[in-house]
Amino acid sequence: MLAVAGAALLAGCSGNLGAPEAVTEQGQEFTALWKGFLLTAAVIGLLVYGLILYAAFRYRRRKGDDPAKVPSQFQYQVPLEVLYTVVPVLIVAVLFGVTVVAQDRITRTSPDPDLTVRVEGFQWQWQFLYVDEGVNVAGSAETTPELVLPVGRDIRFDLVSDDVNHSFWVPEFLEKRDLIPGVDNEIDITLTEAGEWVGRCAEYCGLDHWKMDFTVRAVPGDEFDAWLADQQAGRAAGGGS
Ligand SMILES: [Cu+2]
Repeated sequence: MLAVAGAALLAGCSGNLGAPEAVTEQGQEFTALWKGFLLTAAVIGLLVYGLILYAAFRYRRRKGDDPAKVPSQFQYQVPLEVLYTVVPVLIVAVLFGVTVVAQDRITRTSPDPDLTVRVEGFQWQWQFLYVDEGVNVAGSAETTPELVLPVGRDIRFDLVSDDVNHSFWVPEFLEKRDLIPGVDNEIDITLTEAGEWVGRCAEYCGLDHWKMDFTVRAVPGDEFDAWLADQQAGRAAGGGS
């Protein structure tokens, strides 16, 4: 059983132990934290189950044992009790410490992001405003909006809502943040690879909550600049977007 658990553990080390493949620097921080927690838990779990099984088999009642006889009984093994109190406290303290460090890195916002996108959730779609560039991409009841983003730049999302609570969630970012009327939530991400992913509203926000899907398309910086110029030209020509 231990061999099977060990093999599963090793197989898991090469993957993300159940988490999606992170596509942002912040998501990779989270993946590292997640792996550290899970591996710590697995090692402790194997140790505990191992000791339980060892004690159960080693001290089981054997044929011919006197049923009235019990193993030697003792109390107050102080060094042992101190050990099994101090060690878990230390483990929790270390896990707490690495969590604080990871959370600080993941939620850190740049004083001067390369790109700011105002993400507005509404019943029931999304609107993405590229603040400094004046480009607006909005979804509707019939259309799913596409959030185009550059790889390798610091991107700020200002998360706002005018109606009810929504939640901005792209599983591959490994971050999810609520949009709450009257609250200025923001997250920064830096994409590490190009690709296309589906984002969703992760806060039940009414009848058509399920329609609040959007697409994220991450492209190299020059391709992004070209896309942006196209959007701006389209607007200037009255095409709109
Ligand atoms: Cu919503």
